[in-house]
Amino acid sequence: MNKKVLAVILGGGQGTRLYPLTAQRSKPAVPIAGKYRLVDIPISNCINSNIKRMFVLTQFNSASLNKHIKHTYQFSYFSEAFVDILAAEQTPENKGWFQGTADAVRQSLHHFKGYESEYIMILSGDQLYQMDFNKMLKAHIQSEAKITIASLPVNAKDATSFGILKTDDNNTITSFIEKPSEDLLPDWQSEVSDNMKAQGKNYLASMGIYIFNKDLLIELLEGTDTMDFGKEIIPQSIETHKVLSYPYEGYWTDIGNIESFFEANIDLTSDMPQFNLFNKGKSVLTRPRVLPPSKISGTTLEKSIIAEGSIIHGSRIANSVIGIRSRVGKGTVIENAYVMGSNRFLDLEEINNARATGVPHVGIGDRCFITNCIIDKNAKIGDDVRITGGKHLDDVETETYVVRDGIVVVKNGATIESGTII
Ligand code: ADQ
Ligand code: ADP
Repeated sequence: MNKKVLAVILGGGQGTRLYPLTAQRSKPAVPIAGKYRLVDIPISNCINSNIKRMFVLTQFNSASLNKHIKHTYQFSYFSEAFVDILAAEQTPENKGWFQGTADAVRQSLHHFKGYESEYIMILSGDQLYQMDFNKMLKAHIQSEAKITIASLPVNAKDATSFGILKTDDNNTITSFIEKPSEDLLPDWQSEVSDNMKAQGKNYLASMGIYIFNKDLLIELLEGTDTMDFGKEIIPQSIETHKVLSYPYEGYWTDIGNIESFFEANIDLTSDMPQFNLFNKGKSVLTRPRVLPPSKISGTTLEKSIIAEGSIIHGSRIANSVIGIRSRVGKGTVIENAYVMGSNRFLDLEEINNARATGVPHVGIGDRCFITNCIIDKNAKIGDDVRITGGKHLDDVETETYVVRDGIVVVKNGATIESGTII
């Protein structure tokens, strides 16, 4: 285990951009790729990089996050490895929630100050990527930087939603601007590789992945009132300390809103997904569940992921991610959708009782048509339901679903009555 580094995973602000997936759970607990949770991505990257002491900072402490972490990341009794959740807490000094990323780390400093370490690695909880942090750490140590920021080339359209930086020939950051407006962009282009240039990616964006010398981080946070890394700490530090850019060109995507979350999941169904779940040595870890293999009957399957414990009778499933313990009834068609599955099975008696009373049970009923849709866990979709998401829909919210960027998101546990058309 690397004892020089402690990892701090920023588990999310109020999670409003992922609402309604974050209505009842904290952002790190949002299910992704049919069987994982968002927090599994940074934790897996850390474990694969041999960094095994991690704190997850979150605004509220949800039962599902606690349960997931507790049941998943159990290290040997005699190892010093751990994953600890630190939720925003009220103390006599702090009356409220974390006011920003730097404030979240400041309020949690007392929890990790005592641990042996030279460096603190700060990670975002809502990004999809597989990265070897050791290489970044090596660059940080070799260059004798005080702070290192992972960076990757982006195009002009994306540049306005990131921190954008410029470097000298030794990758030392010379200037940094957080989320520049479009009119400022021409001043912020960088020299990038020919490959990136060909893709129009002429701006170097901060990936929000930082290595800090621990002493400096403490100095920058203690007794100050800075709230944010991107807006305050980073731009201020390049004036006073050596801040290195660690160039990265692998797959990396920010999954902060419903549209990017949806696309990241559907991307996994392509022939050669950019995020590779089948990557030896870079495996994504999650809770091992004791579930039967999935059972599929009479279904045409195309480019889809079917998680374990599912029983599928639908007629066609294409470009979709079907999560654990899903049930799909006869004649149902699912295209371009992420069905998260459910937290427990109904037994036959429960299903028969539900059918006798005409109440939809957990899962998707018969003869439904579902497209451009996310169905959160434990939803009960009746028979003959049509959900046709798409850009023709305006953003709305009802008791059972929300539309964001044309994607219909059925809420956790919602009941959609038979015959409903959305
Ligand atoms: P953003 O992602 O917009 O930009 P921010 O909203 O500060 O920045 O979120 C960073 C991470 O911290 C996210 O994972 C978020 O969920 C989490 N977070 C936010 N507020 C939090 C809080 N109060 N408590 C706990 N966690 C919180 C940042 C940088 C940019 C960089 C992008 C890359 O500021 O410079 O380009 O990340 O994605
Ligand atoms: P999430 O979808 O994030 O898991 P939930 O609040 O639906 O959030 O579930 C939290 C946890 O509670 C799950 O991990 C699941 O194991 C458990 N759970 C939910 N519903 C039931 C149930 N009816 N019986 C037993 N356990 C349940």
